[in-house]
Amino acid sequence: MRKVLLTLEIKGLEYELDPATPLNPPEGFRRISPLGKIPGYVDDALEISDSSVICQYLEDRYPEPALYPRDPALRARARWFEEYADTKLLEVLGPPLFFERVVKPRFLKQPTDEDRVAANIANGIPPALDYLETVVPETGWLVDGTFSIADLSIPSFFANARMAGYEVDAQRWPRLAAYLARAWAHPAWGKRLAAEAAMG
Ligand SMILES: N[C@@H](CCC(=O)N[C@@H](CS)C(=O)NCC(=O)O)C(=O)O
Repeated sequence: MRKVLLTLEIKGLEYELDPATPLNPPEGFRRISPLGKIPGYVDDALEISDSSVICQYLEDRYPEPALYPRDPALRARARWFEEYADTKLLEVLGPPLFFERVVKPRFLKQPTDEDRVAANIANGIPPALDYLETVVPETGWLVDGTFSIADLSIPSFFANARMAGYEVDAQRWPRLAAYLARAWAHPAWGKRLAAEAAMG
């Protein structure tokens, strides 16, 4: 979702945001998103869902500025980071962290299962961060040093983790912590996070 907004903003495209949540989907949402998941996207040409599919479409239709490398191998590498985020980071930063600490208390009026959160912080999250620590560069961006979709995708999940009160330990994962700080200081990220903060 945030990845799509960042892509639209970086490409300078006008958009309107329908503040739908999976709990109160708007009329006809299943037509746009048959899985019932957010985000869905509508323009003059199509109705489509899934953030990776939407971002790829935006890249194909509005190639500049590019968010996917031209070189096939580097392009695959960028997509791999999207996939890693959507699979592994969702698994460890989604249900057992963001859902527990943010969605349950704020939207479902249910208490956080802090035992589940603590077990996940101790055992679930570290292997994913260990992997990322081996692939993030000391300077610059994830794929070939150039800012790309990978730098929207991976930091998005950590922005949610931060909303859930989880910060990457800079002692244990110094490269990753520095990389995330660098990403969030990127102008596009700065604008997006400020807009989110203003929405409360
Ligand atoms: N891979 C999908 C995942 C979308 C997703 O899981 N969306 C969540 C909210 S961020 C959702 O709508 N969950 C409701 C549900 O699973 O029913 C994407 O990146 O668009």
